[in-house]
Amino acid sequence: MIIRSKKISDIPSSEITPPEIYLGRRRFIRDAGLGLATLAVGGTTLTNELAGQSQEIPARFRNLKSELGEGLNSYRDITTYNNFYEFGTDKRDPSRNSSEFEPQPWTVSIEGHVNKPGNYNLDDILAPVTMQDRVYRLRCVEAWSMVIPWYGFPLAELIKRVEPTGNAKFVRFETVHRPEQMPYQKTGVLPWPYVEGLRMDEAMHPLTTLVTGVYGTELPNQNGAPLRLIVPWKYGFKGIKSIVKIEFVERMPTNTWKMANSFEYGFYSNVNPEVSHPRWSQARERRLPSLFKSHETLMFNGYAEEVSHLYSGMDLHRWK
Ligand SMILES: Nc1nc2c(c(=O)[nH]1)N[C@H]1C(S)=C(S)[C@@H](COP(=O)(O)O)O[C@H]1N2
Ligand SMILES: [Mo]
Repeated sequence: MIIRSKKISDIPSSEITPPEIYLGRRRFIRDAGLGLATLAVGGTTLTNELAGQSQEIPARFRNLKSELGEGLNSYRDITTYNNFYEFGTDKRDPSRNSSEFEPQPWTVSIEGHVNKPGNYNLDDILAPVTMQDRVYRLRCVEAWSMVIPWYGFPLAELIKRVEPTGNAKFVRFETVHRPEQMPYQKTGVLPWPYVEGLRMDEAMHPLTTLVTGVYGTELPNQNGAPLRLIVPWKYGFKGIKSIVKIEFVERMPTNTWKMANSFEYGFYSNVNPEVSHPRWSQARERRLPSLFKSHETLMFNGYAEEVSHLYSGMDLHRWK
């Protein structure tokens, strides 16, 4: 696995948002053990420590927990158990088959109903934003989950800058199409490129995050370098990786998994323990690295307080 050198030490501490702001004051108080002050530590040391780690969480992240008080998954789990079908369908394939992938330089095309469309260099997208550590549960539709300290910024910050017009009702995202670097794009396991979408209000929600890193260091290729989406209250497949296109559209876009199997997967894909997948229950989950479904799955993956208002009046059994 290739871990590019990271420059967390280059980030002025003034740009590191205090946790009480991004977690919300109430949550911060509930979880007052956060060790974020430690982030001003040199990136090289951190990277070495992470690369050498097995199931151990590095000291400076050891006290960092999810807002429910859950411990973090190890860097190793997060980077060796992946779904990224462009690199293969086995959980270990992405870490094994992605070292040839070149995430730099990177441009993102912003298209559709916006006042400021164009090809944006990733560095220019990132220049004005406030990067934050955001610890979220990732709940895969396959009923496993992890707790991951992502590093990113609210998608809303970017959306506001490109000024969507009144016709922008949905946001559509596309993964890069590069069969020469992504071997499984030469196969038909999924229709390529991978596509995802959000309703505008979902995209603007403060929990919806564009991610460039994990454990304070750059995203490895297998996790969707250099830019991927995280929507904490939805199943993991909404978190599209290696994004090259963000399009503002009027109609609900068809996402890849719905395209592949509309009987099993829908557009909204909100984590919901009461709505079973056609082939298995979603009531419980396996918290990696455990082999047992010892955790209850929570409504909206535990973020109901923050997001349930987005779906008031919608029948969530119907709108899967
Ligand atoms: N482009 C692309 N994005 C993708 C996928 C994929 O196959 N291709 N898999 C999705 C699924 S099913 C999940 S659970 C998450 C996994 O993210 P992780 O490997 O960083 O844990 O990525 C999502 N994003
Ligand atoms: Mo998934």
